[in-house]
Amino acid sequence: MPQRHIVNTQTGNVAKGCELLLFAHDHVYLQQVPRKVPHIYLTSGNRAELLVRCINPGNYVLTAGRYPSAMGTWVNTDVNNLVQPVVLRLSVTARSRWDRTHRPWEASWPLQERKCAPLYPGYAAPLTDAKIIRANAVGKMVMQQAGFTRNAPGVVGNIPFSCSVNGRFLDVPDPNPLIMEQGKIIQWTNFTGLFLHPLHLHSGTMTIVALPLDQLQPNATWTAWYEPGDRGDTLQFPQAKRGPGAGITLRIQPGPFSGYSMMHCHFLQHEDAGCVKLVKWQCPGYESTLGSVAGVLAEKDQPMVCKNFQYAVPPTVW
Ligand SMILES: [Cu+2]
Repeated sequence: MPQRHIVNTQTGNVAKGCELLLFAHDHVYLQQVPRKVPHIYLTSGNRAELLVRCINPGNYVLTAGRYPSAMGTWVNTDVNNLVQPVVLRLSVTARSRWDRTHRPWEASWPLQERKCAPLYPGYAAPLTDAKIIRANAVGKMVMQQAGFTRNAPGVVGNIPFSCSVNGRFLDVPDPNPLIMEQGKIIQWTNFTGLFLHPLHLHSGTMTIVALPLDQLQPNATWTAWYEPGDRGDTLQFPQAKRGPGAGITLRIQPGPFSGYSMMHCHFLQHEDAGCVKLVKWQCPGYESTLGSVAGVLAEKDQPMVCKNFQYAVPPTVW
């Protein structure tokens, strides 16, 4: 039997007679599943859960390659692409009993697209405007400035195309960590640098708030791969605009645990050069500043699990 590509390496599109159905980014379910997607895109650190359905018997292969892509074209950011001739093999041995009637396969077994809404835990709640308004949680939003910036030439750790967080390399201890206050929703408004740098957050999930058309590079497009309301712990958008005015807005809802984690660029060569920032998960009433005596004491007294903790947008499963 001939070998076919699940995603056509010439066009970047899914093979005729096959469907690519996305369920989750980074192990977090979409709000409605399954979602038919025109391609796969995985940046460094990304995972995805998909099902493939093909009508025509044959041997199929999934390859990882470069361009072209269903997302259009964009300025080549000159990062390393993983090219892997075989990611997985799929063998379709026969048509199902239903399909032997030779009716169009969509008619014999129609796709139930976006028909199922999975439950979600609090730390992975979809933090859309609608959900926040319904939860009466607009007043619990905290706006925070965060983004990747190109490092200036001459600074320690400078390597071509590296990055820093809010203009700084990793500080330990960090006098000014990103504060995640329990019970709140933290919004990173217009997070910069996501056209190139994969943003990875430990101990939390980020909601994509919006993917506006004016945040695209020329000749590029948003696809069904990422939609507003999707969540992930590693986010990068190669088709996104770069330069002045560029930025994607994200939201995070901390869980009940206090302590430190970090966020960083998931390109390891950038992370190793210091593109990392400490994140402090903080119980209400234990606000502190590192470096002050009172701050150190408040740190020590902070319970591991915050008392009377409640999510701003409540979960649908515990
Ligand atoms: Cu980076």
